[in-house]
Amino acid sequence: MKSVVPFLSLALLPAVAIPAAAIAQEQRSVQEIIVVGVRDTHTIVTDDTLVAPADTAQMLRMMPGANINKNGELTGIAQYRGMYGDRIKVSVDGAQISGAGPNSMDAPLSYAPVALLQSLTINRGIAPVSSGQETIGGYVEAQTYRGEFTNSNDFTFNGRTYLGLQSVNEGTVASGFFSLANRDHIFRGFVMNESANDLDFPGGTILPTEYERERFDLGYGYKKGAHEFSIDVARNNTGDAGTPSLPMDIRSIDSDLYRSRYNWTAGDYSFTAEIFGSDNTHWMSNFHLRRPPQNSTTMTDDAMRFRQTYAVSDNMGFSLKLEQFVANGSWQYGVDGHFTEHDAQITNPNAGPFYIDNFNGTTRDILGVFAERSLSLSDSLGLDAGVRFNRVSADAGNISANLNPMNMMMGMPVMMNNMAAMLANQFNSQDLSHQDNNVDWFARLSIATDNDLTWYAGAARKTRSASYQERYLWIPMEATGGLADGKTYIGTPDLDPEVAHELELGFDWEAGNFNLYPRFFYKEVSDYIQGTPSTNMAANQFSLMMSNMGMGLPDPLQFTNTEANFYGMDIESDFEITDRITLRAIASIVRGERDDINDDLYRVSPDNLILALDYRGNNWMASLESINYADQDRISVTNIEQATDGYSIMNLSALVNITESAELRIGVENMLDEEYLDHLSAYSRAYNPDIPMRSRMPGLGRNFYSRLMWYF
Ligand SMILES: [Cu+2]
Repeated sequence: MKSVVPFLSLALLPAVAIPAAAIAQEQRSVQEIIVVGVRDTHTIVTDDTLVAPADTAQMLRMMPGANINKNGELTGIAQYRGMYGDRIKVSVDGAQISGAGPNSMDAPLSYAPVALLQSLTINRGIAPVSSGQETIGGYVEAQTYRGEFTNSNDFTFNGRTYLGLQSVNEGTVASGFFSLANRDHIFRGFVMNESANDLDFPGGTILPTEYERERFDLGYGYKKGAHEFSIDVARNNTGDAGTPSLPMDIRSIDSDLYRSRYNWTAGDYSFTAEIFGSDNTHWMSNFHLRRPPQNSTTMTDDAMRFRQTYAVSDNMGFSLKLEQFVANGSWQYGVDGHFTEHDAQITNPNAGPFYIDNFNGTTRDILGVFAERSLSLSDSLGLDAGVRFNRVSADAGNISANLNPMNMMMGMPVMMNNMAAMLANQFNSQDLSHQDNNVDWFARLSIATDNDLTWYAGAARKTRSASYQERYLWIPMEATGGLADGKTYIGTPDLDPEVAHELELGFDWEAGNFNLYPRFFYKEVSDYIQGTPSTNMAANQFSLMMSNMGMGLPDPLQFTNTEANFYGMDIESDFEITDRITLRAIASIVRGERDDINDDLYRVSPDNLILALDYRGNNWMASLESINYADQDRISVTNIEQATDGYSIMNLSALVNITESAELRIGVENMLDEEYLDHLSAYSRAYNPDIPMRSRMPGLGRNFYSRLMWYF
């Protein structure tokens, strides 16, 4: 049975993107009437796609409007239409994960490794309010492998092994998924081990980019009549992993994750309850993978600049959803919550008494409630609309620091310690607890003008409250959710929520041998949270002293409410040239600008175009891709951003079905070993003889890779 899977999915090509909505519709109850709508999601099914890297977020590069901010090999931060980080809602099997790392070293998608991933879906454009609490920048959903119930009472044992190799960093991944299932019960398990050395690029080696990660999953599912229940637990252990675009590297990320789901479907109603959580602990340092601080006038000075951070996050959430199918569509009502706590402390292994409370007991809790309607206005007119209310509460505990571990009587440590004490006093004496009441709404109208063409228009208001870093970073640091611009920042506890108003227009043109899905968008964000030059004298002076010691740049930024706008377009399309050959094209264009001053926004994806030719043989297929990035010279002066030149690289991959149940894929990325700079990978921050300090990070060199999947 299992062996059919790869062949079946092949038959769906060129639908490398399968409309997830269509699949969902098949699974829903029969009485639901189908509301006219456009294709509003783009899904990559792992079985159908060859992915070399270990980082699931890399797949976003192949999706319209999406990209990845990369600070290391396992740390991909989702970007969509110019927004990224906390502005993009990411769900992993319905769970939200707020990682331990204050620089998003364990960004949410890092909790769905490629070897475990079943599919990655991006919501194109305006996300429904039912998809998540804060979807100001978009919504990404990762589904991991879960196995399937069978049609018999007898238990059968099934599984999949997934082995991967790549040459650019001698990376390997070995994993196995196992399930024991009958028609009512399924027990599942997954183990994975992956590791790699430092990456090659045409000019040398990128230091440090090695990584090692292990993952263990156990789960149980039950299905009987109208009831479905599941519970899953997972452990993620990331070991040494380099993040050269950040000031430190990962020593460990140890996470325990759980999720449970119950669904009851009867008649016209479907009720779903979900609960999830994670407990994450993380160590990082500036000396164990990269060259430790040196070149000071004395060895003591060098030793004083060693830093390590211990960071933890604790989070849990729930959602309750009721869907009601009515004559002309459906209603959906829901309540959801997500409660997070973060702590981080910086120490120096060479000076025991030295410490800085980076974050202490910072909490961010959201409670949301929404109603959504999917409505058929006529045979050719469909409407989706919804409204959501979120209450976001944030708080933080008092902080302190000791920057004079040797108890000196005078000199730099004394001055720095006094300055830190002054900043701590400023922070602790403020009212740190804040509450926002945020209202979101959206409406999407689809008009089918004939069998081939459906027009689409959408409008939305979306909000996001400040992150814990944006509020509670009290001393100039680079702990910014992975911005990696090299600037130090301080927070503002009473930041107002960002409010975005968005318009989107487009159409779906599906005419037999070609499909075309363009979307144009304009988004205006008031109170957009962005670093602006700090006017806090103590912070500025502290930052200057630090930089004189060779630690960071002077002139810190402070997270502030500003104004911004985003606009652009993205297109996905495919053309069937012959029965066997399909041409695919994906184009993404976005502009992000400040409205209050004349500046562009930082780390916005360059315009890019992907062209791919797919050839389907009898039991093999091949794909030739051309990836083209334009210059990015619309850069942020505020964030001292450096421009990058455009580039083109060629990729080639092929798949062979060795037997009915085994499939081999091989490929080469950057076939011509092109040397280029990757705008979204920021700057090298670790000593590297091949890359000057704080210069742009190069793209990867030629990479041969393969993947063997065996179903049993
Ligand atoms: Cu970290």
